[in-house]
Amino acid sequence: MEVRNNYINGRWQASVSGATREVINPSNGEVIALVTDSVAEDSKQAIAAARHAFDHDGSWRRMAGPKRADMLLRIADAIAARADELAVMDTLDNGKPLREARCDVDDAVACFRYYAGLITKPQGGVYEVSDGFGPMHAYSMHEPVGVCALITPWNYPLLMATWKLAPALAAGNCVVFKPSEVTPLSAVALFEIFDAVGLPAGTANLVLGSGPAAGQELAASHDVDMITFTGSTRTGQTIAAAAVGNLKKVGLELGGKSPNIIFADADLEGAVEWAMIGVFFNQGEVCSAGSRILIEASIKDRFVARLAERANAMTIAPGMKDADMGAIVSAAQLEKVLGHIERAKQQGATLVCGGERYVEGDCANGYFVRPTIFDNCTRDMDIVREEVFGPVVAIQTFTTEAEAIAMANDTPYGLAGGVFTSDGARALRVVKEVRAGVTWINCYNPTFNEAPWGGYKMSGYGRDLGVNGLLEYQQVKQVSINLQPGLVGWYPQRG
Ligand code: TXE
Repeated sequence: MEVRNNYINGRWQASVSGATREVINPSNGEVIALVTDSVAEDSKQAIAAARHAFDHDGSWRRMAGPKRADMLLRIADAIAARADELAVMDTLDNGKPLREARCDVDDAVACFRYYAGLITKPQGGVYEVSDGFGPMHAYSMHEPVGVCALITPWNYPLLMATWKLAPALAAGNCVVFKPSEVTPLSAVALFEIFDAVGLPAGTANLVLGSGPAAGQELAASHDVDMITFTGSTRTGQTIAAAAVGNLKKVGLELGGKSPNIIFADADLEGAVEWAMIGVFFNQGEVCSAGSRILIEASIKDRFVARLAERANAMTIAPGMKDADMGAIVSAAQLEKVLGHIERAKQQGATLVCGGERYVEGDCANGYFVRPTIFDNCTRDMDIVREEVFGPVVAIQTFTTEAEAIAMANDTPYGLAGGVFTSDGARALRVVKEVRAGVTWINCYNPTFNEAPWGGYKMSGYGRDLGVNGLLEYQQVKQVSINLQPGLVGWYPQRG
């Protein structure tokens, strides 16, 4: 089997470790590819290449914005031209249904196009300043941060790569990218595209390997100016701690246990459908998953019965068969999800449906879980407090708006939240009180390249996407100009 390698300084190369790692198709447990398995030394080489490209070569950061934009547009076109292949790659690698992988590819294309457009729009400001030093004029300009390390998880392999690479490159940074070791294949394809469109050597570097062996160096290195990470809260804490050495800029998009609040006056059928998307889309492996449904007590029984009916009707199959739900990403994640289910049962939650591995037909050797609903959950249960990252939802009831808000915020996380009601004022009141970075009214999970995405509290800091997503990868420089160079003004107290 051919081994996929790192891409460092414009060249494909194997890790100095000489080791390889198997990439597994979670739908059947079979090996689909081999990738080089990097260590810290590979990351050091990639960082050095990016450092040289940024500091000495400088061709990417000095390239006129419209020309960089043109490169990004060519990348978008090349992704679109390989769309079918990339969708199949992510489906085989991650386990998700093919049509969901197709949407990811479309979103990735749109994301590169969005940041190509954004980088050509006005940035910075012009300021009226005091004349204490003589007649002065000040303006601000946006510059790249420098060398950025980007680390992503396995739930949206191509899309998470794009959310970080597109704005980082648009801003003129040089980057080292490490995808999840579980789903590295579409990242390799993306770097083939970077190579083909002719990004200057060292501008974008790819390191394939595990977090502790290859990723940790990216967080710790004093030659890296910024690290952005999407993944678990625990790894985010490790990265933030390692990053402290040179006070590099840090962006973290971490876990969640997001509330989906449903009032009795909501359109019940619509709320059920959105709740399904909220927690079962992408096998529930979504950081914003609405994994806590908070429902007004008076409609709880009707809602849960309908939700269970819909969950039980979901089709489950290998991603290429394009059912409603595919496989969990790995054997380890399957064990984690099943462990959460067992604990919820032991802690007294009522299992309404699912609650087990799915092994029927051609799913026998894959890592599938039935969509699972737990009712009568209480605040002390792990299923209410901990991120599962699988198709498992916990139901709790409330009777007043104040109680719903208090329950929604009763979590260390703050990534997302939803509210369903036909009372517009109430929707706005509740959303205002929910301490989370992404909120939805009468829908759940729609995500847009144009709008900022990120968390409060232990769901991290910094934002992906939108204008904020570009600002993350920029420094702001103040420039003050003396309009009369011969004139030296003094503040009275200096005299
Ligand atoms: O995540 P990690 P894992 C949650 C989810 C899941 C759990 C564990 O609950 O069950 O995390 O998944 C890299 N220095 N989320 O273990 O460890 C790693 O190689 C530098 C939520 O896969 O966070 C990978 O590229 N990098 C989530 C990335 O971090 C390190 C998405 C994510 O891995 C590192 C995925 C280190 N010391 C899982 N250790 C979300 N919120 O989107 C690991 N990595």
